[in-house]
Amino acid sequence: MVDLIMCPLSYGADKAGLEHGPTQLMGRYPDMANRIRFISVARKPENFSSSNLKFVNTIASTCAIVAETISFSIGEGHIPILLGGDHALAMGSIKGALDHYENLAVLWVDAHADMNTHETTHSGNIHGMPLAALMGYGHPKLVNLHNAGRIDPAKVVLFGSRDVEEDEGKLISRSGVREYPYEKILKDGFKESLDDALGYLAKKSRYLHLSVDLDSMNPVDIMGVSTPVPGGFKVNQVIDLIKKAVMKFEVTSVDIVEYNPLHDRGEVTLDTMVMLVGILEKLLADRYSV
Ligand SMILES: [Mn+2]
Repeated sequence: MVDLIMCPLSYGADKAGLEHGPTQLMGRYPDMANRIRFISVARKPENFSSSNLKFVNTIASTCAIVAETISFSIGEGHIPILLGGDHALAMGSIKGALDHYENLAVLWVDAHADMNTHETTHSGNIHGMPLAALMGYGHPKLVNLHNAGRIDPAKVVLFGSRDVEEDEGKLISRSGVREYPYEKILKDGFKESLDDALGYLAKKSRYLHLSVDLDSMNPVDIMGVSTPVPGGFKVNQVIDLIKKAVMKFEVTSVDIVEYNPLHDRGEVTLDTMVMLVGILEKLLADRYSV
């Protein structure tokens, strides 16, 4: 069964609005209180004189709680879906999954690469660093939160990137992460690119963590994000991606993050998020019902 885990972390993006996401989501699940774990942000004192790792203590301690929660959920035989909150939370969810699956593959669906470190970042915002940190690049407070586990760059696909900084591009090449930039997906075709990406990962592992940043989708349709980038996937393409991923892998855990209700139009983004969760619940229930 699926566990919904919500955390209103916004310090990784340092933008107002993300902290309201989980409250909005909770309103959509009135009868599911016993299946939702709500993780409060664990505020810690910070050193504000250094600005290349904003709110690092708060983020690391919150992600450590997320990791424990995800690890517990998987240990119970459940599939946790983390709903955020900013993408820094994936440091927690993936670290938690690594407790059980050290061979884990990761499909990172995002407009951004999230491959900065404290040494390359321009903004200091940690939601631009989680993928690097999970592979061991970056500050020890992030790299070593919860456990010393790492994801192997050879088992990571970055899918749909369309706003990648120069230093991030260098780390993508140096580390060996497989990148499918949005422009290339447009040229090669969505279906072909997706099949290629999943086939590549399937050769490496049968266990998959799926991390979906809502800004992977076109902000014309999905406005309720913090860092919109022109272009991006249609909602139906992300649904196809989810379906194929669940059919091909044992999906251990999922993130759907960066929902910012302050930027939403009506509740389109919220509706989409709830729909994606519903599709995942149904698919995972069918897949593991036997
Ligand atoms: Mn992201």
